[in-house]
Amino acid sequence: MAASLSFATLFAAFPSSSNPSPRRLHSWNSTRSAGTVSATMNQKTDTPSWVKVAEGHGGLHKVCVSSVHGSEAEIYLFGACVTSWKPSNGKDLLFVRPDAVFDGKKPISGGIPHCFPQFGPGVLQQHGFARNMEWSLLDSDNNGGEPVVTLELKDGLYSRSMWDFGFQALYKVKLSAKGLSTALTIKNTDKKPFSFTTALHTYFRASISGVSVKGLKGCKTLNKDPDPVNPVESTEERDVVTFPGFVDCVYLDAPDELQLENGLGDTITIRNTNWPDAVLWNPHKQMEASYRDFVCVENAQIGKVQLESGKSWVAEQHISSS
Ligand code: TA6
Repeated sequence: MAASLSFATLFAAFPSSSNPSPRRLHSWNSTRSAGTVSATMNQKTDTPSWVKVAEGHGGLHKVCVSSVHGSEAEIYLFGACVTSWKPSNGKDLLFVRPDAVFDGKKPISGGIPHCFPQFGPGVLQQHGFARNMEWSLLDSDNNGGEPVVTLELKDGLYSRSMWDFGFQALYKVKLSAKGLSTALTIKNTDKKPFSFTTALHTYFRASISGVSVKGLKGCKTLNKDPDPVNPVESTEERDVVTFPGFVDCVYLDAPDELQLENGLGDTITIRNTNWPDAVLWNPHKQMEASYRDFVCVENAQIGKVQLESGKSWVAEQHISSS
């Protein structure tokens, strides 16, 4: 049976130079012990086993979910960044770069960072500000032992200083035995229209010499190597894309399913609804310490979405392993 929690709001202010709004942790009855904030369903101590808010690296809050199947995931409220996804076999299929910082100022480099309201390059900071702001945990549900959490981001002084629009972003994350699904909803809460681009910049754990991506043959490509501002247009001719060197390429009108072999023995299926484009990135020698260990396969919306007042845009990503 699905059990919903309705959350009281807990405000916790932390200093942050880049995100001056207070860290708003929508929570329920919250108790802190040994660095952990436990979710309780009511005044008693009956902690649901499927969702916990804990203190992560740098004292940032992370939402930890686990399913009846034994799968697990972690989502930092800073950036609504899924930093860990372990299907039931316990292998973490996401990758966080060794140079990632968890200081609540810079975006977390790894997992599934958001690019919103700009993929880039463009007038805003690279990949936009959503990955650089504190999201709120709005809701949690347990659908037959498979947890679902919803995070929310709204405009505030920080976002308005760069992009003067009212918006609400909702990010629903569902965990099943073998999969992790996300639904991103962008709502225009302003009186005037706005446009945006966006992406889920997913870092998959990999052994780069064994990585391949299938499904992109025939797509129009915008190759950002060597100049990201003036990408070279072409068409992907390969059935299987590999990563022998630096890769930074946008694929327009990509299919709704890609297959990733991560070189570590896992086949990961990446399905989507309404993410029209894809991006492949591996920095090769630009990141000598880590490039062998990950590949970014990103669902993206490269063309601008024009959103009228009161309207919403929704896109889903489903990643699953076999
Ligand atoms: O998505 C690919 C890309 O835009 C590359 O052009 C490169 O700039 C990379 O992302 C940077 O990612 P990061 O996570 O370091 O912001």
